[in-house]
Amino acid sequence: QYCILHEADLRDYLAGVPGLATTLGGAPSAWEITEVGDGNLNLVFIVKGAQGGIAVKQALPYVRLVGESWPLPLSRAHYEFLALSRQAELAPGLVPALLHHNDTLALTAMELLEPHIIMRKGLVAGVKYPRFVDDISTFMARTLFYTSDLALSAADKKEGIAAFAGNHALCKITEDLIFTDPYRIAEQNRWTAPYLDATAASLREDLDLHVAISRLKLKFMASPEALVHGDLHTGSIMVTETETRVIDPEFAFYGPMGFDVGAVIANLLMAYFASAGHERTPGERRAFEGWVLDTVEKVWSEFLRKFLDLWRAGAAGDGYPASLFAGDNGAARLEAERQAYMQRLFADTVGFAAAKIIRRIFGLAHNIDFELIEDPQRRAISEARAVRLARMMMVETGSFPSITDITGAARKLCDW
Ligand code: SR1
Ligand code: MG
Repeated sequence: QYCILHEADLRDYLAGVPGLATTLGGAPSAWEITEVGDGNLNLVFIVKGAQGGIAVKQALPYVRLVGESWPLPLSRAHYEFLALSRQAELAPGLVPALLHHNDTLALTAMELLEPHIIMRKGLVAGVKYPRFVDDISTFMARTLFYTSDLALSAADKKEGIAAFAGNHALCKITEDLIFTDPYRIAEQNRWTAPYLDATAASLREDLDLHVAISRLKLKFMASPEALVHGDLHTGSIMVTETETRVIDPEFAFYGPMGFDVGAVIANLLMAYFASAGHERTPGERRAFEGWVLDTVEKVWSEFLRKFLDLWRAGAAGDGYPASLFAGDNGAARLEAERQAYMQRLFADTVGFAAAKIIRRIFGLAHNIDFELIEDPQRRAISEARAVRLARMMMVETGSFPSITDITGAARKLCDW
């Protein structure tokens, strides 16, 4: 039976799981247990014993950020475990090792990532991560390609969709918080008042924007292209300068690939716009912001290259039957089709990235990139620049045909 685990219950529970007790080592009474969760939804414990440590995540039956008034199904822990298991097969070494899972308790024990930190915290401190581009582009290319119709038989793909279909309560959070609430009056919306009051009001009046966000919402709801992580922001990535691990796929479902790629790009862009509000010397600022924009460009170009390489290496999926492209000119037509596919995926990425930016500035859940800029006027300057770019990206997506059009526009907005 499910119960919320407090320190003493967790100690007893872990002591009864032989594999975990051995990993931790020593007497259970000596294990050091600390609750460290700072996300919006769950409890996260770090447990350290004489031999080693583990991380334990338990889903709460409600949204932690808001409280018991907002119930949320525990089944999300099941989907998170399922997604992590699949991602571990497809992108080995890029997610934490899974040690134990209990569906009833909505609890998963994982490898303790140490000395990794949440990437967003590092970005706020102005740290650069040289492995990030290679790792995140591999993660996205492999998890998205291999769960798509380009790689799977129609039957396997449909089984995949069915396995995650029950995670609709988490999708509903995204549908409301990202694709709807920032564009209407919603009790939970907030922004840096009074500086962004007029911008918030303009989002509610802007019909071009309403059309654009509604198209994106429909794409999110009705395009089961691949198993997406579903919440791939820089708070769902743990890093050192030499390692990257993607965590927290509790929002996973079969959705549009651009939602994941757009999330990574949006969060890097927010780190870029927030940088001007943090205490940095001009030299530090120039170096960090240059690295962030370079990273935005390379995340896309490396993702594109790796995804296409997988596709060219032999796509066994039912999407593009090889037999239809075996004749004269078939290879050239298929290659042209691949390029067109990636261009559409890029347009989706641009739109979803824009949606991700706007929700963090006007919706319920904000991020520390902006929130840790103490002076509200300074914070609002950074946020307003991000929103200007996001609106253009969403409404005039076609005027951003390549990733350098995005980084060029971002640079222009911050000319200093
Ligand atoms: C109520 S949950 C708010 C946000 O937290 C998660 O990290 C997701 O981004 C979600 O939208
Ligand atoms: Mg999360």
